[in-house]
Amino acid sequence: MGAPRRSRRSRLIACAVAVTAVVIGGAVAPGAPAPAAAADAFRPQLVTVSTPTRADKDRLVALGLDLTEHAGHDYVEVVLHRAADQLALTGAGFDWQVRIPDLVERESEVNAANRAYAAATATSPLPSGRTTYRGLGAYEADMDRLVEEHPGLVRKVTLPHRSLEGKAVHGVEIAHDVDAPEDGRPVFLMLGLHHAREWPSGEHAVEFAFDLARHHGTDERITALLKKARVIVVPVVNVDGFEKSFNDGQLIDLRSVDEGGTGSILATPGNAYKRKNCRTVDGTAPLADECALASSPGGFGAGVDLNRNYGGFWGGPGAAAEPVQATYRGAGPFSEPETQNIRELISGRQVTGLITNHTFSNLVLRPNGVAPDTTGPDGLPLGDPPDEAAMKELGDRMAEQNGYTSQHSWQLYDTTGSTEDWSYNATGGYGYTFEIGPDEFHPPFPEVVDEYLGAGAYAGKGNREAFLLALENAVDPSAHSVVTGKAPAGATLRLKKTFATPTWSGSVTDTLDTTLKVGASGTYTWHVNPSTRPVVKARQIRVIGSEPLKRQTYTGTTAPAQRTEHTFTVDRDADLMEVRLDWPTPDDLDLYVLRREADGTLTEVGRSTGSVGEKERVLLDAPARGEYVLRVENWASVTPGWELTASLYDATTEEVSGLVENWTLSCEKDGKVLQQVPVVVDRGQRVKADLKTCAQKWGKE
Ligand code: 0X9
Ligand code: ZN
Repeated sequence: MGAPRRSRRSRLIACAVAVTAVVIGGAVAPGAPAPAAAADAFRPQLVTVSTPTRADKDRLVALGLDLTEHAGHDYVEVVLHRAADQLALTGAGFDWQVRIPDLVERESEVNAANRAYAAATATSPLPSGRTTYRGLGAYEADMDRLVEEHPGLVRKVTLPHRSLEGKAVHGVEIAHDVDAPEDGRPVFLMLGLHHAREWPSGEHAVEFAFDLARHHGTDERITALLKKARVIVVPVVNVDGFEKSFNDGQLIDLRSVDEGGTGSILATPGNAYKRKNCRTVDGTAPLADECALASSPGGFGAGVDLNRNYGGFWGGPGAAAEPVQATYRGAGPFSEPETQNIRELISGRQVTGLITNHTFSNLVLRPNGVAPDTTGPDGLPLGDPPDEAAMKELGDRMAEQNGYTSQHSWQLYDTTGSTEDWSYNATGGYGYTFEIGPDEFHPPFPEVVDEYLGAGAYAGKGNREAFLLALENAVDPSAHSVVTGKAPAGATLRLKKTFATPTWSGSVTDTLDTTLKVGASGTYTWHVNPSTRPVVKARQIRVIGSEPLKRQTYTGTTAPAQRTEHTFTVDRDADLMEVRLDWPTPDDLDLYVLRREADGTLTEVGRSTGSVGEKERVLLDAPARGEYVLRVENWASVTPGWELTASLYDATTEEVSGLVENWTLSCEKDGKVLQQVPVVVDRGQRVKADLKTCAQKWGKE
């Protein structure tokens, strides 16, 4: 027994979901700039209010103050934003103690460290030389600067939809001869800041753009890559949300309270920790300032979680149905302009590789977002993606550069409606989520530098090298498909397909529609995604025996901050070992499975540290014979007792038959279709399509 150490992964989840219980706002945090420093002005403060009875808590809730999740059985921590909040407490007869007398003044060590770093460092070793986080304006200015500095290599991309607050969303496209008409090169797409508070995710995206642009012509590897690919970088997908987070986060920062943990996040007034977009009411755009004022404890109550709003399996596990929740999926698949932007961008280009950056937890995540044994909308287990082996291989190689853990997304926790679970299943282009950095949403800036360039054992590698590997994979024909042949010079070729993307309870219609302009040679080579989507390909599913070969059940209690261990022996061959942990309260126990090695040491072989309220489960394939330690840790549970079950199973593998899909290839002159042929092409294949009929008709048109 001992005190559990909270895993990084759990903390990320805790941050993401803790909000569900807490949004009791009413006293609205100032989303506007911090109050002027008039000597007698009330300064926001954090106070501990004594609430010895349940009735006291109810009375406190009824006051509508900004309660934080920092609460015990006889107290609640509250942010007082205005003198009126203080009067409300006094008037209601509460006792309280001031914990942080002046939140505005209490800028953290982190902000101070950022200032010191910027003051002491003229230019950082980053490709751009930046020494501080960019705000929205700096992102825009830097993208413009890249275009200006590198004509013919960098061009500005304006996404089709403005944000809910009416802001334009921009990116840059970087390629040798970028202004040439579509020429069949594959596209590599890098995204940042789906989640407003995850500032490094935008920094790394835009630094990659600087890196490519500034090394083109001098670095052979980058020069060659930009001949073969077009790279599109959209550093700030969620422009409205990021602007709120950045503006408030510059003012007040409580990370020194508990190293950026849940407590400090929830206690931070305003929107510094806003996660979602600015959809305050479904179906309508926010009024001026409505989004800034709709802040909530921790700043993440309002809005739609853009990483749950994509169409792929939308509405399934790991995506909340209620607007107030941290992972709210939105009113419908692609209901938000920000996800529509990325959908339309991907649907109009051949994106063979994608990285969407987030913070934090040092992870390289690959599809799918739900475990393979989850029953999907078609009533069958989802299985692993057909490209699991290749996507794992690239994920592992990238993780060797930055020291992150490479794993399936679902091993973090269930998600549906995420960016690459849609894009991969709809287009076949490989997609990854990077969770940058060990333990903070927006850490001190030097950490952003180190994560990008690599530090310590990873010096000279880092995310820079991981991104380059992803780009190399995106141009590697063995990882996508190629259609090639003869066609009239000047013809527009179009590859198109329309299909139903499954959501969790229905489908959305997706159309991929991409073009190429045939050059003077009268031949074309088109790097494309495979014609058959991963989601409809034949897949292996594992059917687990209905009766376990062996089962052992343990019951017990573990006090908060303690752990309990039991031993389970695998004494026969089995295809699967399943360990389940169940308890009656909707709070947080964690489960770890460790194998005892020959020398007596323990190696962790599995863990399940799900969100608050989620039960835990670990699955091990073909577990080696021997002794296993099952460890229950009480992170935040008041449960009177738990039940732990370890089982061994035999399993059989079955194949679910798949479909073969085709692209429709058309040859067009001035918008008129002269020839149309179906093209079936698999990953790694190169097929020839000479458009002879088109050539014959060409001169007659
Ligand atoms: O929950 C998320 O959206 C991501 N974590 S974060 O802390 N940045 O919010 C993880 C998403 C991983 N899942 C998939 N990409 N499927
Ligand atoms: Zn995120």
